[in-house]
Amino acid sequence: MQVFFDIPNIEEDTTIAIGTFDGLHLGHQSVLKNAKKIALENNQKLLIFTFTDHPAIITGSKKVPQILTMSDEKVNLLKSYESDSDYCVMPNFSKDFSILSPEEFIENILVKKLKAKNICVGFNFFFGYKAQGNEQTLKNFSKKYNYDVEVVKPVKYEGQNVSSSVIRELLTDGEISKANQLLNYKYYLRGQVVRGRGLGKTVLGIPTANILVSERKLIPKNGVYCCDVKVKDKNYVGVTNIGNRPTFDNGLKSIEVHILDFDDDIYGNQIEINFSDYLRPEKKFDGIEKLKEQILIDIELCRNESNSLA
Ligand code: RBF
Ligand code: MG
Repeated sequence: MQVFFDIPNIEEDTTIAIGTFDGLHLGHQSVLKNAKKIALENNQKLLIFTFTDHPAIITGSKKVPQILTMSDEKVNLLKSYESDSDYCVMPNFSKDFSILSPEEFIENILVKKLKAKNICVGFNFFFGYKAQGNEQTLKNFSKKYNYDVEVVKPVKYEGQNVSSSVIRELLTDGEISKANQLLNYKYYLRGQVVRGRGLGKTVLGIPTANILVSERKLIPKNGVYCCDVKVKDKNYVGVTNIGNRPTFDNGLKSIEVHILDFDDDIYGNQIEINFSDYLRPEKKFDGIEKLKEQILIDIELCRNESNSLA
């Protein structure tokens, strides 16, 4: 898959799947599968058109949401799907973009530059100036610009449409397992391991890796979670705390993971925390010993859970 961070001039006819695709959840995966099928049937290249961040960050049309997938994460997920596309066009959603009318976007970008012959979108797709364009707009111009439109039905989960905003709410409420089901993968945070105060190791005897995560990324609800942790391409079991450590200092929010049976110095490394299960809220304990007792229980719970799955 070739990735462009600006708008290329594509020579071959394309099937284009367009969307914000934040999270690349089951609904998005269904759009991509459909688009892949259409591309194969018509002997066209599959092109995914998306953005590096949420368009609301520029349009100010609504409260800017924290995002589920950073642009490099989107690329990785796209590559991992069987519907692997030929091209991914992922421009910054700029002011210039936001003032294109729906017809200008269709004509100048989709048709002239990207050679759209089929356009495939999800059920709640909006585009163009003030999000005035929708599936009907795409259909209205399809004769004039000579392309076909496919609108993919929503994927339902327990009677509800799968959507990025539902997943954001689930993560904010600590409902990680349900969020994972809608994503069809484990929600993850990636970040560089930075120096904490080293208190985990010295005071508690439980070393933790503190990670720094992009400010745009949605952080799940504060609390303790079972995870798998990827370090230098190897997977480990981990137990992660997201919170302010009220037992100690109620400091800035931190994300720290204790990696089981692991003792390497990994400062400066990029690690990935894949969340499996929410265990409990973060609490203020009556002293360090009580906190330590609880963390040892958390660790054993995660160890058992991962053994039972293995
Ligand atoms: N700190 C708290 O004040 N309350 C907690 O409930 C709490 N739970 C934790 C659970 C785990 C699995 C880990 C790794 C840490 C937890 N911490 C908690 C953070 C702990 O205070 C922190 O690791 C030390 O302060 C060192 O930074
Ligand atoms: Mg630490």
